Amino acid sequence: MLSTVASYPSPLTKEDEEKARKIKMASIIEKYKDRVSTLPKHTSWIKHPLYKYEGFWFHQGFWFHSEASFSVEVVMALQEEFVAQPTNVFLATYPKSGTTWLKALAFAIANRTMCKGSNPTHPLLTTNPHYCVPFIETEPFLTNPCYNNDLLATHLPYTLLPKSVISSNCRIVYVCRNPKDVFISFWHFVNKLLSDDMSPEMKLEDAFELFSKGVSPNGSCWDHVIGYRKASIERPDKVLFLSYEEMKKDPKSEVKKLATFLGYPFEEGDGEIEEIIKLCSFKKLREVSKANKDGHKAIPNDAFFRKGEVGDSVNYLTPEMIEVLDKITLEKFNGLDISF
Ligand code: PAP
Repeated sequence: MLSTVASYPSPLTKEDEEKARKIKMASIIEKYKDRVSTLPKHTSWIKHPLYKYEGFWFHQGFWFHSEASFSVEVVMALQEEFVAQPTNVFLATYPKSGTTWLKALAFAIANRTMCKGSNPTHPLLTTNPHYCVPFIETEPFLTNPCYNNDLLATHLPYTLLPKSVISSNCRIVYVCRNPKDVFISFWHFVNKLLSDDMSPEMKLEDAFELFSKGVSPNGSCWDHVIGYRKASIERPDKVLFLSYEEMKKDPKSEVKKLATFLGYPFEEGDGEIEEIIKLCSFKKLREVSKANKDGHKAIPNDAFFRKGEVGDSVNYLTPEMIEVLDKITLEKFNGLDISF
């Protein structure tokens, strides 16, 4: 049984949360600063450099609209301090692969009685799914030491997960997406943040150079997918591997799979599955995000809902860029039964 509703909304006020987060983050940055200074460094998508840690690239903790999560110091701290509970279910993704959608679906499934009769008070009708399922890199770890929410999310690569996630046999759901679409989605996202910050936009060619070399926050998109894909082959009962493309093509079948894995199999014919798909659709979630001005401090709500389509990258990439990315995908995913 998942206990997502028990800790929703957070017991802390927003002010308390922000204060706790800042104090915890400052102490983490201080604790690991010497270790970080020894890591290989690279210029990044934004003005702050990336550091290579255990094969993947991360930003150093810096303050962005009073946020400093998803940093290499937080990864180190999570590895040392985070204790997963056997009941935890991790929703894992490389950024821009369908995180928001997966969070919405898993939350709606785990709290499905709320969905009945298109309940107008359902949290997903007023709240960005990111607030319904917290990232371990941010909220629960930084502000709530109990993190008593069974559904948790992460962008961490499989090999960097805190050891207790594996030793406690936690279930993991991973969603992968065609790296070309991930790249274009991420490029748009970064440029949105840069323009909101009055900084110059990042050129597509410069972003492509970094992404194709695997120099992006959370490391190489391909290596990220490979880690979870291999884990899903080795431990299929514990790691469910889904793809954004399949979820778009056949949402009913993929959502059924997800619900069964989470321990909430659907009964045929009661319309519940259709209600959940509709509630978590791009159109619905975007509509809610537009109406809800009480967004994230650092990232506006609507930044998570751009087009929500498969294959939009062809509208931006040159044929040469497509060839390079397709070649990497083919080589890296060889033998792993991943196709888009
Ligand atoms: P995150 O890692 O920053 O949380 P994530 O949610 O993984 O981002 O990815 C955002 C992408 O998912 C966007 O894709 P696009 O840029 O190609 O449009 C966003 O539009 C898309 N997205 C968000 N919600 C949904 C949804 N309900 N259905 C389909 N796609 C969605």
